[in-house]
Amino acid sequence: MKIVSAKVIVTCPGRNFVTLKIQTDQGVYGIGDATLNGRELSVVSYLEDHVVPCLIGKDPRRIEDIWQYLYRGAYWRRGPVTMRAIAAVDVALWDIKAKMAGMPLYDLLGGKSRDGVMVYGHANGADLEETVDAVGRYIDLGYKAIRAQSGVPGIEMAYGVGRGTLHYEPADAALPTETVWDTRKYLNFAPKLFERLREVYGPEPRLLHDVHHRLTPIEAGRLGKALEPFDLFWMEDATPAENQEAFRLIRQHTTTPLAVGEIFNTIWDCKDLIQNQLIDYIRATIVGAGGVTHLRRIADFAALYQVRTGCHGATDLSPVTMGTALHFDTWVPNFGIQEYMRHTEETDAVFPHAYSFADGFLHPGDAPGHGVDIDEDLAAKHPYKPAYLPVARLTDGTMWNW
Ligand code: EZ4
Ligand code: CO
Repeated sequence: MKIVSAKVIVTCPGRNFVTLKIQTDQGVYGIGDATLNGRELSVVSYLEDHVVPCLIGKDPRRIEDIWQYLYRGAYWRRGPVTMRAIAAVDVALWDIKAKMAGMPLYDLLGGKSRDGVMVYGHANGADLEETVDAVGRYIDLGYKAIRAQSGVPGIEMAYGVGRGTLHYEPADAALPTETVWDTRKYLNFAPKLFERLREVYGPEPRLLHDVHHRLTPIEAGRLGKALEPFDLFWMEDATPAENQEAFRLIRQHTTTPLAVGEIFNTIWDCKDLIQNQLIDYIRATIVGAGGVTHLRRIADFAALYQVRTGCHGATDLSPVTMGTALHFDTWVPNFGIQEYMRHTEETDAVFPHAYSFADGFLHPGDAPGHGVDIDEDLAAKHPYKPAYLPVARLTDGTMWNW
C-alpha cells in the first residue's frame, strides 16, 4: 500500500483552516488538521515544501515510523509549525487505518472507556451580570460544565469576551488588535464573578476559568486561594509555562485545580509539570501536540501521576481535530473534560462530521475513521483571509502576554 498524493487545502468558512488530505493507491483517503491560528501559511509551506515530497510512495500503515521520520528526520525538533504538520499527517494516517479496519477510531485505540465525552462551553459577557446570564443559557442548553469569562471594570477588551452568544473568535483583524491589561483590576474582580455565579446557580455546575497567561506565579497563587470557596473545576494558564518550575509556587498556595498546555507541542513541555504533580489537567490536544501518536504518549505518562486530560477545543481547532479528539477522549482512561467552542454553520458545512452534542456530552459517532470529511468544492468558495490574534500591553504601554 502506498501514499499517492497529499494535498493541502486552505479555506476560510468564517475563519481560516488548513487541512491535509492524504490519498492512497487503494482509494482510501485520510484527513488531518494543520491549523495554526494567526500563522496558518507557515504550516502550509512546511507541509507543501518539506513534508509532502517525503510522503509520496510511503506505506500509510506505518504510522509510527512516519511520525519518527518526520520528527527525527527534520533534525530541527519540536515547535508549533513542525508539530502541527506532523499532527496533520498522523491524524490522516490514523483516519486511513481506521477506515481500512472498518472501525471508528476509538475502537482501534482500545475501545470505549465511557459512554460520552463531557464538554465545557464558553460563557462570556461584557460585565458581571451579562456573564451570569450567559452561564444560565449554557445550563439551559444542558451543559454540565461552563467556562466563565467576563469584561473587567476599567479594562477595555478583556480576554474571552465575545461578540455573539455561542461563538467567540479572538483572531479578529488583518493586523493584531491592541488590548490593554491591568492585573490589579482583574484580581480584584475575578473572585466576585465566581461568588455571584455560585449564589445564582448553586454548587452543581462545574465552573472553569481561563487566566490566559496574564499573572505571575505569586499572583496566580493568590487568585487560586481567593477562588477556593467557589469550587472551580480548574484555573487555566494561570502563568506562562515555559518555566515549568513556576507552577510549584502556585501549587504551594492553593488547592484550586490547575490546567495548562493548550500551546504545548510535545511531552517535553509538560514533563516536569506532570512528574512533579504541579498540575491536574493537561490541555495539549491532537493538532497542537503531534497527533494521536504523540498525545497518547503524553496521556499515558500523565496517568502515572493522576493528571487527567482536558483537550483544547477552541474554534481554531478544526472539526477534524474536534472529531479526532472525541475518539481519543472516548478511549483515554485518564479523561478529564473536553473544551467545546461551537463552530459556525458555515464551518460545519465545509467539514461534514459524525460527532454530535446531547445533554452536555459530545459523541464521536460510529463512522469508520475519525468521522470528519472536507467538502472541497465548498472549501474552495471560502478563500484565505489574513487574521491575527490580538496582542496585550500594560497600561503604561509595556508588552504583556495576550
Ligand atoms: O485563546 O485558541 O482555552 N481556550 C483558549 C482559546 C485560545 C485560542 C487561541 O487561538 O484559550 O480561546
Ligand atoms: Co485557554
